[in-house]
Amino acid sequence: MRHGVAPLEPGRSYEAILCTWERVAPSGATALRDRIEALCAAGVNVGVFATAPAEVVDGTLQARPDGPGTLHLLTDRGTRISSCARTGTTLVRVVQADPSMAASARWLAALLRERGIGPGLVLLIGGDLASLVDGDMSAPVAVPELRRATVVDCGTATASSSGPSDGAVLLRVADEQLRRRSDRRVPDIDADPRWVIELPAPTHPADVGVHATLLTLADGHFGSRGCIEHGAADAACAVVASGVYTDVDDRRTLLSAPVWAALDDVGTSAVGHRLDLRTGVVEGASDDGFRSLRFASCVRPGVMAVRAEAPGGITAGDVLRPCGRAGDDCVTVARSTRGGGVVAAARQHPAGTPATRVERLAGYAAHPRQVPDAGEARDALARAVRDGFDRLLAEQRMEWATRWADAAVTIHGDDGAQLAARFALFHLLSTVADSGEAAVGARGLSGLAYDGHVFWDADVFVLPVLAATRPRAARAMLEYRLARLDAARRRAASHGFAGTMWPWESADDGADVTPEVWRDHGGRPVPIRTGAAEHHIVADVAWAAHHFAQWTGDVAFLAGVGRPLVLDGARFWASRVDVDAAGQAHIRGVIGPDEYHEMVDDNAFTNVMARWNLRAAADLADGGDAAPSDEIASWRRMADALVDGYDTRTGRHEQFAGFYGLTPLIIADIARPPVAADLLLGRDVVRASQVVKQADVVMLHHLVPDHVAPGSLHADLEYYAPRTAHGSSLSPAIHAAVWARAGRPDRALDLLRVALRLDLDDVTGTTGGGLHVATFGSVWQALAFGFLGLRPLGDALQVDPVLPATWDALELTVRFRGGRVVVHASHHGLRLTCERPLTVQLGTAGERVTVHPPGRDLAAPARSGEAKA
Ligand code: IFM
Repeated sequence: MRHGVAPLEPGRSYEAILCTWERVAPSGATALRDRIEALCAAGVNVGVFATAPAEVVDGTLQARPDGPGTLHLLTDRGTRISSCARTGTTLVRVVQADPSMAASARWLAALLRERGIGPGLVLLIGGDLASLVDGDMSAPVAVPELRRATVVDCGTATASSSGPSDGAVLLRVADEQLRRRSDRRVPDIDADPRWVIELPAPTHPADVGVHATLLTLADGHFGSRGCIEHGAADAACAVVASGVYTDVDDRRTLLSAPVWAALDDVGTSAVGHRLDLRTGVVEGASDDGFRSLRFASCVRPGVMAVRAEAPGGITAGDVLRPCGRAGDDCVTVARSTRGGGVVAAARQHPAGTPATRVERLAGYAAHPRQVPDAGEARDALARAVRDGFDRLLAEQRMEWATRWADAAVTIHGDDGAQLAARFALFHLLSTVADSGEAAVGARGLSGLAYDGHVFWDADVFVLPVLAATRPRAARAMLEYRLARLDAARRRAASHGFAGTMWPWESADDGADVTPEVWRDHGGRPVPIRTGAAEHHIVADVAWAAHHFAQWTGDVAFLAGVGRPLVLDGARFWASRVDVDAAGQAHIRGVIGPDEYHEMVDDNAFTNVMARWNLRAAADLADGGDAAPSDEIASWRRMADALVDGYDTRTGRHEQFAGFYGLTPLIIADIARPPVAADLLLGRDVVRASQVVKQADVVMLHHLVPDHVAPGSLHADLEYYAPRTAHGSSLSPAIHAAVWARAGRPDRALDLLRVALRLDLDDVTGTTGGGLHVATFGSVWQALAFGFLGLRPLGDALQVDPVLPATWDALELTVRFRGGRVVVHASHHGLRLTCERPLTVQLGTAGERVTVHPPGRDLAAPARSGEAKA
């Protein structure tokens, strides 16, 4: 058996089938036409290569498929590509003559990629096609995008040397594929190790919750934790709806919606899972033949689907937990104390179990302030049932292909980091809706930790990645804040301040929902002061709006509906500062990002962000009627008067007034970060020590590098890094980004790895409560802003790559100012691909060049770090 040519695996599903006309034609046009049309109707994509002219092949075959699968004829020795549809055959492309047909095969592979079909789901019938995927992938005849496709030729399809022709194999395969679909068999995934997260069956009870979190599937509106076969408690299987909260005792928390996907008994508990990041599906499998596949449709938010099969039979249990019956469907409502609710409808085939195969579809509808009509969920379910599992799955693959096309991340030379970065991005792209308003809680839609509350995590950590990959989702996050402007204004007024006072923790109505106490390990109540004092969130929200406009170029947003997010922030700060007798302005009694030190004065982060906010508002308001000129002038005066802790003698910022007087403490002398230093040492010790929970001064160098003292980057990093415990998951990747900017990419990579593995390895023991979505956002920011040095500078994009010695290259796809840009940085040069003219600034103070589509190579190699010993 040659490389790339495998015997046909029985019982496997394929989403694309390619063959050669001259080798299948003897089986008869009628039989081929029937099968090909049926395959296309079942969603399979067919490609027929031919030496013969299109007219001959099409005239003989006369296939007129109706979709959703496609039929392409790659005729005239592979030079002409035609698409066949019910209405006729259309020439779609003419490609270079190539005896191997590689050029047309490459075109077809690109089409399949756009449909989310990886090579593992492609079957090539005929040994003559083997050269496309066989041998040296750099050879001109090779099609690397099809590597790993299955090739079957007659010699391997049967033990008999006088085996069937390619045509007979095609007919047999077609029948088998059609039967698999009508029998509702579980489809396969393309098990590409670059895209698949493998989780073996949990061996420890705690792993069940962690895996359920990691396997969460979300569509931006609903999130469904991944626990279908573990027989886990409902809490571990929770389904939540974005923005739908309820009150439980004195807490406001995300409402637990009816659970749709649990299967009571699948004959084994040893089910391992694979999360296919490329297509947004989870596959389950056990050694004794159990298999399942499930997804949350990103095309039809609220629609979920699962198929499962087990030779020994499945006892499915309640189709919905709890289940109320309505005809063939289960229909259930979860009501919130806030007037809202979630309604779910689900149907299973077969209705009763045990059965060897089960298919279940569900439709959800939710509203934060009214209980949706059951008809909404039933209609969504009815449409899903009408279109069927296979079509839903094909749509899902295609949608994810579109998402990844704007958000690709490739790390050449570090497969592990690449997979973990894709895992982070996958969940970010799943979590946030791209319409309406998006309430992005600290754990997204993957768990109930932090009760689904919205922190600065959303504005500062998550929003930037979406501004650069799914701008409409970033905009939906800003809509969430805009809809709560009045609540933030009322809150400011009730505290005696002007402008907006954003709550530290926010839920549905914009009130502050930060809990007032938590219980320590001994059950003792500990007051929580962040709600009262973590005021920097006011500037963080303004920063998010500003950043969105800078990246997307949507300046109309900032000049229009988004303007109060910046201006009312400035009004808050103007009323919040104290001016002393010497004319210096102070912000007293706050908590900065370093929550180990409470009620401090002049936290550098808070003051510099406030100063930035005041100046940004003044710039924005100047020249318009948004604020009177004396108010604008007062913002500028106030900004100039604000102290920031910078000391010219040390060249660095003091984290807050008095920090240098605390007991010196180098955290690595005590424990290896990341470590919860407050739990390890006790709250009183950390309060009295120079130990920092998370990026605080360092965070300034990340968010507003032009608004800190010039030249302070290295001094601040060298001083604060050894004092930082990374007791918050928000910290390591931000440090990575800043180390990269400081020209220390290897140091940066060490910290990036902590963030990359945080949930995958449950580093902090908290992943069971949900994914750390802010950590995911910080990972992308470290890659984009840290390693690639991307930064909007007006209409220009700064690119200033610095790469770890162990990486060959880093490539990110982003959307910048309405166009797609691919930045490929290696130690040898920089390649930029764009779809519209792009002004690029090379380096922080380098030359500006205009790059025209499709792009160009620039002699601008990434700066490298020193190799680690
Ligand atoms: O917002 C963070 C904060 O910075 C540190 N504690 C956890 C919060 C939610 O993730």
